[in-house]
Amino acid sequence: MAPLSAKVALLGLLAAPHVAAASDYWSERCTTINQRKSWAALTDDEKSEYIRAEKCLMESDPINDNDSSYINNEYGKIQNIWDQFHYTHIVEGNYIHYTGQFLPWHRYYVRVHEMLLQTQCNYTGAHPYWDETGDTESYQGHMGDSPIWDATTGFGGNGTGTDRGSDCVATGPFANISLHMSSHNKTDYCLTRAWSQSDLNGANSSNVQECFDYANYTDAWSCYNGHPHAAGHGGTGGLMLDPVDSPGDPMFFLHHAWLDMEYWKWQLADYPARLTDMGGNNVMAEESLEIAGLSQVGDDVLDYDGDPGNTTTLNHNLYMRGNMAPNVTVGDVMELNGTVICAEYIY
Ligand SMILES: *[C@@H]1O[C@H](CO)[C@@H](O)[C@H](O)[C@H]1NC(C)=O
Ligand SMILES: *[C@@H]1O[C@H](CO)[C@@H](O)[C@H](O)[C@H]1NC(C)=O
Ligand SMILES: *[C@@H]1O[C@H](CO)[C@@H](O)[C@H](O)[C@H]1NC(C)=O
Ligand SMILES: *[C@@H]1O[C@H](CO)[C@@H](O)[C@H](O)[C@H]1NC(C)=O
Ligand SMILES: *[C@@H]1O[C@H](CO)[C@@H](O)[C@H](O)[C@H]1NC(C)=O
Ligand SMILES: *[C@@H]1O[C@H](CO)[C@@H](O)[C@H](O)[C@H]1NC(C)=O
Ligand SMILES: *[C@@H]1O[C@H](CO)[C@@H](O)[C@H](O)[C@H]1NC(C)=O
Ligand SMILES: *[C@@H]1O[C@H](CO)[C@@H](O)[C@H](O)[C@H]1NC(C)=O
Ligand SMILES: *[C@@H]1O[C@H](CO)[C@@H](O)[C@H](O)[C@H]1NC(C)=O
Ligand SMILES: *[C@@H]1O[C@H](CO)[C@@H](O)[C@H](O)[C@H]1NC(C)=O
Ligand SMILES: [Cu+2]
Repeated sequence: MAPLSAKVALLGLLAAPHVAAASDYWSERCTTINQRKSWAALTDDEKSEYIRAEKCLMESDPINDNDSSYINNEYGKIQNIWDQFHYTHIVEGNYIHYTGQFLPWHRYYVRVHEMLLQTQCNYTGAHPYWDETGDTESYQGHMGDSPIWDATTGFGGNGTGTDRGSDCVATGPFANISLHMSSHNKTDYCLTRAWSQSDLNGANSSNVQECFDYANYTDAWSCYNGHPHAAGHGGTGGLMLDPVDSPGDPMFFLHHAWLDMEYWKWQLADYPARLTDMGGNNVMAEESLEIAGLSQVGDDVLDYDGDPGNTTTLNHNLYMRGNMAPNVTVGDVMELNGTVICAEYIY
């Protein structure tokens, strides 16, 4: 086994060329900072433009990787860009949850989603977010009245359809879509939802404040991973409750953009010190595996990637499968308004 210093040096040498390439890639795609707004603050035209572009991803041929073992993989057949996003999250599921890279990885995932909407589907806006805390206050006890679920200008409603199985979404632009990627079943399936007001309430202001009050990343990320993260997943229910298959619901991306905004607010509260505060474990704890319903991965995770041990550092590799976007490091995404993420949140 090579001594640690040799391993670190080797990683440094290997990292240099693709890091440079990634930085060119992202600077070309960051001509203006994306101003990310709450869904509720968008005009009807902006809303329909986003939905149009999202549906376009679902109809666009996969990009950058036509390798047959990637296209025909163990979770189904990749038929469009939407499936590529879905696949990446499923196959990376054991690495990116309940670990230190949880917040940075999902930050990058949302950014790649925003970027491909823009570059592949001519989307003219920025990535919207779901103001979950606001919804718990404005629609207490009747979350379905939020404009985000509107059948005409939003994401459609609760799962009420029965013709293709129970809890299929039957209203709005994503009614009747067929999803192709699943960690359970290779058969195409419908988008399901089963709203839960009590789960959504986990995004309430006191729960978010509790996370905001932590003084270091190690404490803060695991708090954000708790109630605030669970809120959008459980509140939406259905497919969103699945730890790895959940990005099949377009709401996933608005939920994670919101969580990312809360993380950025936390970073700004001690800026710029929190641009370099990273930590957390690279291998999930046993109890986390149980909670998440995930399976253990091998010791290879300890070399995954750029980190010599079980603690996540700024050097950690963020990976989108199928060459959807270049590898970057956690350090590259720490500054929300830097070249890679290229965003700010309006709140
Ligand atoms: C994959 O893409 C490459 C480059 O565009 C092309 O040359 C090749 O024929 C494609 N292979 C398949 C199986 O479509
Ligand atoms: C994006 O716009 C370009 C230029 O107008 C056009 O050629 C292309 O077909 C559009 N792409 C999509 C997916 O609409
Ligand atoms: C969904 O499909 C059903 C049955 O095929 C059809 O009756 C319904 O109108 C469709 N709904 C939408 C919103 O397209
Ligand atoms: C896969 O899903 C289909 C459609 O929902 C269902 O009929 C079938 O029983 C499922 N198969 C397994 C093995 O779960
Ligand atoms: C949403 O659908 C789920 C599953 O069918 C159901 O249990 C729940 O009561 C519904 N909620 C509302 C507000 O309609
Ligand atoms: C938020 O939810 C928690 C339970 O998760 C509860 O203890 C707390 O009282 C709630 N806060 C508000 C402001 O509703
Ligand atoms: C984070 O802060 C807690 C106190 O809340 C402390 O116990 C812990 O050692 C700190 N972790 C790091 C990595 O600094
Ligand atoms: C990594 O860290 C987690 C959380 O602290 C711990 O439960 C797990 O045992 C560690 N795994 C290894 C292989 O060190
Ligand atoms: C991206 O990272 C993955 C995981 O470490 C690695 O297998 C892959 O070769 C990397 N891609 C590039 C282009 O460096
Ligand atoms: C990013 O935003 C912060 C806070 O508004 C600001 O201080 C910083 O200069 C910005 N960084 C860049 C690269 O524009
Ligand atoms: Cu996830």
